[in-house]
Amino acid sequence: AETQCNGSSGKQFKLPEIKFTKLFINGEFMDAISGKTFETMDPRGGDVIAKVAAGDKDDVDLAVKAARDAFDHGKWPRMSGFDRRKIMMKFADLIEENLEELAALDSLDGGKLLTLGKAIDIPEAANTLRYYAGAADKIHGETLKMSRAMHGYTLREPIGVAGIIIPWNFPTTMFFVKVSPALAAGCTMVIKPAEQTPLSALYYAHLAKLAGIPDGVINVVTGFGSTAGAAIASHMDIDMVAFTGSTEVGRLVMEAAAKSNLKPVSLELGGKSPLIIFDDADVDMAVDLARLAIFFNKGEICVAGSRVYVQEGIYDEFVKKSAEKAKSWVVGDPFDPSVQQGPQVDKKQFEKVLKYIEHGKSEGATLLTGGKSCGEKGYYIEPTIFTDVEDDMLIAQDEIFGPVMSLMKFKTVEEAIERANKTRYGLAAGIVTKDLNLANRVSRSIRAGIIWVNCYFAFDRDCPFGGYKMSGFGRDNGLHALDKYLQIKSVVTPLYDSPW
Ligand code: TXE
Repeated sequence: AETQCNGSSGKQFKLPEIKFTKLFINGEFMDAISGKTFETMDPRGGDVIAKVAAGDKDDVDLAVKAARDAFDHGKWPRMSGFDRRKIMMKFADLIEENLEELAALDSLDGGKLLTLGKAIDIPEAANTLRYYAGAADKIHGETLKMSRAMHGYTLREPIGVAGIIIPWNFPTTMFFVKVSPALAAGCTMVIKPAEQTPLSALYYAHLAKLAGIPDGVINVVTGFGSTAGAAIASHMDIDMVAFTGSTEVGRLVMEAAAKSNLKPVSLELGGKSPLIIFDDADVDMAVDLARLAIFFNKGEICVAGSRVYVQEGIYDEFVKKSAEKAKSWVVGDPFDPSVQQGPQVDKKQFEKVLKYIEHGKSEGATLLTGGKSCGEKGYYIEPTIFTDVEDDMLIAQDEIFGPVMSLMKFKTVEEAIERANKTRYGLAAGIVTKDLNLANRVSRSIRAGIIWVNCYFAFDRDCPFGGYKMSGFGRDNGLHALDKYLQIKSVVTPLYDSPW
């Protein structure tokens, strides 16, 4: 089956102006101390978009000093939650006012569909801020039931300076999933966006200042992982690190945290999520869901449904319809509203995905659709489906992080559960069935942080999200995420002449 792959069709789209390319420290944009810059590229053709300040250890030190000072002596942690909320709400409004430009920045920098950025990433970022803004004045401790004549209570205090290291696949979403609860808690922070997509984070720093967030609370150090990122993870004056990225780097971050000041870390890492489709499913609906689960955001999503298990009764029909449906999936310029899949983020990811496709072929899986790059230039890859995939093949084990689906057939419920769990990851899973009891039973048996029944990617800011096993630990979204940015302090006093 042929997919419609136009690559960059030559059509001209209105591109955003690049306004912010410098580090943002203590409320000011500035060059890196070394004076170094790096180039951020347009994945539609590999052209340079802008030169961005390449921060490293010295710049991180400066940013941490600003954040430390803002935490130890500044207004933000001491302000009432009510007042923090007002500023966060203003920040959210400013994001919405600049929605078009922000969405276009992420499309240009990361190849994300402009339509999706406008409909989801940017408005949801504003709403995430509002959600946590609503919690800012409701962070309570408890009164303790002490076993002796003592009065005991807990305070929940901001943890201090948060280090936030984020990836390139959702530059805006990742920024606000971490920054919003940290702000509500009263923390100050140093944020390192990914080197592939640094532009929107700098824009957000500018909006934060306009909204009235005091200088030093939000600092953004653009730069590389092995320099700026590593300096954050090992910094003696950062009180916690929230990380999203690869499992390999998550391990390095945890090691650096252990070797420096034992700061707590939260890690949201890779995945190889199963989507299990039972015989009683509506096949057309299941085919659409499976297609979305792997091809959405060009497969660059940690919860991608990359292993699709289909029960034997509907397997053949499912395969036939999946091949047909692949034809109507349009790959092309992310600025074009008719396109469903843009280019992979950069050359490294593009080559990684193509290498896995070659691996799949040589391991003996059958290529049903796709399987190659497309377009004259840029990092476009055809939506690819393999059948006859075995659980122990590399394409069924490793996170490919691209538009590559592995299709597998199963017979019994027990077999599906066992095979779905046969992975070192545990981020998400999907189940398609009309049998509610079966869905609930399988949900409890799958070791993953979020289970979607008859839906996929049903994210919600109130719905906690995070990993089991080597997909990491700690939760983003929901009120649970606030806990990462808070400390619990117990206060105890003797109680005299009390009736109880
Ligand atoms: O990730 P990195 P990469 C997976 C996906 C992808 C693979 C590699 O499979 O193909 O990882 O992508 C910063 N100390 N995911 O190489 O390097 C880095 O600068 C501190 C899954 O881009 O983990 C960036 O800001 N920080 C994932 C961030 O870590 C370091 C999203 C993530 O980049 C560092 C992205 C270091 N030593 C990739 N080295 C998900 N869970 O959604 C790098 N960084």
